[in-house]
Amino acid sequence: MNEKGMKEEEVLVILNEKKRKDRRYDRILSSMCTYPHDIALKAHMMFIEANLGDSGLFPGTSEMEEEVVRMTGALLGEENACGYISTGGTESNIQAVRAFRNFKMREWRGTPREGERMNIVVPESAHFSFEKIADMLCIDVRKAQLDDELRVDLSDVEALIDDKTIGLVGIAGTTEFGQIDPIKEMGDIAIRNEIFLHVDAAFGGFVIPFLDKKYEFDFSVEGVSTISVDPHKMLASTIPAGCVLFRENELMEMLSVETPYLTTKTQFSLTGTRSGAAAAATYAVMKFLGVEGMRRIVRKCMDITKMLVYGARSLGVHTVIEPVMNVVALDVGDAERVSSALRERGGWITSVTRKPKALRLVIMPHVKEETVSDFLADLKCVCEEQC
Ligand code: 0PR
Repeated sequence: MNEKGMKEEEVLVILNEKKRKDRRYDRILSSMCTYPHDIALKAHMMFIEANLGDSGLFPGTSEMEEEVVRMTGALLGEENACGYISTGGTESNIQAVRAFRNFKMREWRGTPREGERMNIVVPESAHFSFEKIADMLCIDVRKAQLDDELRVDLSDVEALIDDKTIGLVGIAGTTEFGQIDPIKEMGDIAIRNEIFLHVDAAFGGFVIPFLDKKYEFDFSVEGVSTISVDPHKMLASTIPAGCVLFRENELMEMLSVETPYLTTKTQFSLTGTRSGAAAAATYAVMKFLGVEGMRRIVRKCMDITKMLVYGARSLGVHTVIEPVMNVVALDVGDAERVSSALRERGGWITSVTRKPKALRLVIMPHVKEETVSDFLADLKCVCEEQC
């Protein structure tokens, strides 16, 4: 730290220099985040000092958090769901599995299984947050294979379950391909085996309810116990805003920690101090857009996704799966080479999927028709060079 403070203008000059180094989202096709909505920005600034870690000091902010949980629960099939605003999908996934673990630890007490290593079964397509979960919670994370459409293979899920399995994870909107696992069938398996089912809808939770096609992926499926859904992705709230939902309060209670000297006596969240600003931003976007506004945004992203897919196909480039949502994986041959050639040629930031290797594009609200036209022109050149 410098001994003497700098002038405000001097600090601002440095900040501007740093800001110039950061990329704008305009040519970023790899991100599940986007520019926050204007109303989110305003709300964020208004509640910038609010700390939900000591929510009794900020009852207004706390009311907004409760309302976000209620609205999100209602959107995802259970208006009486409980939960809280987390820092994102990673924390939400950790917390859901931690609640499963604590619940089963209590259930197994005094049984021959007590003290044995527990496991969960996740699809091979699971986000890398599950690696952190295995490490932090000291449980085994078993990976089930995928079928040809890159959904989890149900027979492999069943084969991996044993008497130490505490829960399953299904993904509604996989990070790499935007695919939706067969949640209904997974719910049946969970019920039959008396284990929990967590749905990772970090990305898809604010997409799928607004698609024309209907999917059973949320609390409307009986066996679903918990859901992760991120306002800082498709809802265009500010970062950090995730949401973890529990169908039953009893399960969330497994996370309860006493906070004796705070204004509230217990806490469920993983972090202590928590952004009230992101909660206010999420509340504001939900109120401002309503279901109609979100449907409009998702429809627009899907139209642009179709435009991209159509354009790519006319270049002879096909998709790995028929896109379910605004995530597209293009079979371009050497995806790493194409990805870096696109970066060099037009400053496009794309990513490459693990298995199968493909060029991955996420059509977030900052991706416009013109963006896709320009991208397709560069893709054409890059593909021709390759041929
Ligand atoms: N679950 C799923 C299905 C996800 O796609 C992600 C993140 C998470 C959980 C974890 O969420 P948090 O990152 O909020 O903890 N998916 C993106 C990814 O890792 C996140 C992302 C966003 C990556 C913007 C890059 C980026 O520029 O690919």
